[in-house]
Amino acid sequence: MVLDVWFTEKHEDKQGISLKVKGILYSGQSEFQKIDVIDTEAYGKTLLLDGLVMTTEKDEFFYHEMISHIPLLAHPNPEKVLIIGGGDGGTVREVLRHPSVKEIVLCEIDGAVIDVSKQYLPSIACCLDDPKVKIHLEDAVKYIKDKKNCFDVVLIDSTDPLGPGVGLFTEEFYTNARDSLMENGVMAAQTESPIACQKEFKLINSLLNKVFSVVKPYFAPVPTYPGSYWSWTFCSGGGQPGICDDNLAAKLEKSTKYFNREIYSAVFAVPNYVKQLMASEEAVK
Ligand code: SPD
Repeated sequence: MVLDVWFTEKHEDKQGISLKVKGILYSGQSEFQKIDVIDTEAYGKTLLLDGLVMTTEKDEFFYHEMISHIPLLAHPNPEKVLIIGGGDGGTVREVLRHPSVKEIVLCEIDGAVIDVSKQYLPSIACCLDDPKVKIHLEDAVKYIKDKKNCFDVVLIDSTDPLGPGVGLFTEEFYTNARDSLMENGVMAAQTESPIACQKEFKLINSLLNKVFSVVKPYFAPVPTYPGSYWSWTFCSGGGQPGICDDNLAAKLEKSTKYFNREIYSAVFAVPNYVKQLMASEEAVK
């Protein structure tokens, strides 16, 4: 008998992404969420949290390169980086490619995500034991409250605004994240899909605009995420991302799969329909 088993992540019961499943490698319930690792025909091993795709072996590079290299290149000398969420380790791996980085604090609420990723997704979690990485198992909402002037770069590598991730999408949290930055500090957050999650994308950007003076969304494909087109938002207290260090970008692009200097040069180009979406007063249904 040939099994024809598919995993489907539905988006508001209107559309979805389906992946043909070769096998279920891990299934468990942590203190915070359901964690699964499935092996898929098209995208290899895939991490699911509460039934939503977080990362896959084949397309994780789009997400992890974009959340890391854009803000780090925009900072003159990033030494201390805070990653919020990111327990799969993909963002840690990319941040470590920057030679100026001396310390990464990974604040992840769920240690089980780290353990499962190390066991089943070693190509993504490969750098979690690096001596520069300090792992902090705590809700970032609490962790960040008393951190003032601590970090050069904060990266919010969160889940979607549901379940344990919901507190990471509030004005109060973004204010605390801003206050945790040192002078010249920059932040980037994952900000959902401007196609499939328009309401969330718009809301998050309007919150960020209340807190930061520079707020610049940027976009790239992530084939297994809703809409297959994702956004991150760069934020700072004034520093504009300018021309990046060409030598460093040239070195980085030797090992990256998506990022390169041409991508960087147009990274903040906003498609017309997104400009209209952000400018419109109407709430998205
Ligand atoms: N809809 C999926 C959004 C997930 C964003 N975070 C992914 C974490 C990968 N490190």
